[in-house]
Amino acid sequence: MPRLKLPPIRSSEITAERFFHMRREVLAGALGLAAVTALPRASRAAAAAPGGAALKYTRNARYAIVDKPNSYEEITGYNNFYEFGVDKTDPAANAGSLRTRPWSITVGGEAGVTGTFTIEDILKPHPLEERIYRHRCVEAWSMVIPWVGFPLADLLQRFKPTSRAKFVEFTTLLDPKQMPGQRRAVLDWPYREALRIDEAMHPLAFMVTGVYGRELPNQNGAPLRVHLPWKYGFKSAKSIVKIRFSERQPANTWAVSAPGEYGFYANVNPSVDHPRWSQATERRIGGGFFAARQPTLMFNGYADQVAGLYQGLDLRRNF
Ligand SMILES: Nc1nc2c(c(=O)[nH]1)N[C@H]1C(S)=C(S)[C@@H](COP(=O)(O)O)O[C@H]1N2
Ligand SMILES: [Mo]
Repeated sequence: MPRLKLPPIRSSEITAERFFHMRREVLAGALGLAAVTALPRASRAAAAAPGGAALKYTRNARYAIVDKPNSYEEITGYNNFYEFGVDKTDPAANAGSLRTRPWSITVGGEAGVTGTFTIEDILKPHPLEERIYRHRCVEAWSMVIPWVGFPLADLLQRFKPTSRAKFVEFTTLLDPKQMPGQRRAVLDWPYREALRIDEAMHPLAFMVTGVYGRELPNQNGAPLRVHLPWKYGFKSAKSIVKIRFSERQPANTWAVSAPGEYGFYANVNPSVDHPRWSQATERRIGGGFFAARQPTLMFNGYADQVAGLYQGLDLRRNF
């Protein structure tokens, strides 16, 4: 049972760049220049669709790409979440059995603040923002998603990782009663994913709590999942119950299951094929069966922001 209370977030712990931006948006909102609580135009259609409670958030224009977002139905109806089945429509059909309250998250390893925290403690200090991100699955399909959440770094810094924290690992809930897919050994449960600490602290790395201005549906990883838009989707663990800082590189579930196919880094890279298919192009979900495939961009289009993280790293070996 969660007992500990997390210390409140201090503005000095929020990434400077991000804090500056947030203050500007809040200020703009106060002056009536931006709607702080209203749903953005793109979400009006989605507002009619079934979904969780409406969230309060600001739109972060710095992270809004110009592509048309996928519909709410596409984003919540075509998913990979093997805990609820391996077909794309299984998670939407089966994830109703997941109970996302009460929920707690255990933090451990190389950090000054460790223990078990309630989801309320975790979420409370973080102002929510909307970011429209490209999402590229290793299976060569993609979407554009208006996520709601907050920078992953802002949460991780609250735990005061030590100088030995070189990696951070995220673990999904293990409970075959709530997650019927875990009754079969499809993957090595629970689902685990990990990042190098500098990747996790990058301003693009996002902790997601909602989509289209509403609380995240279970099939998208409620109550909390990460999204790293420059990496293949499998790096983004859903329904997280454990965060662990470590000195050594942790094993990630997909690399354990098929080390020749899924590496640790999983950066979107059109010039490094998956052993069984090309990564040069992708199919945008919703484009229709005969729609032309589009070229896949290096780092999923975020090369300007993230390429520096991998300088000197052989991206073919470290796929
Ligand atoms: N726990 C868990 N997290 C997961 C997965 C999964 O099967 N289980 N699938 C991954 C893959 S392969 C992708 S592409 C994304 C899909 O996220 P979405 O359904 O929100 O689009 O979730 C990732 N996170
Ligand atoms: Mo994926």
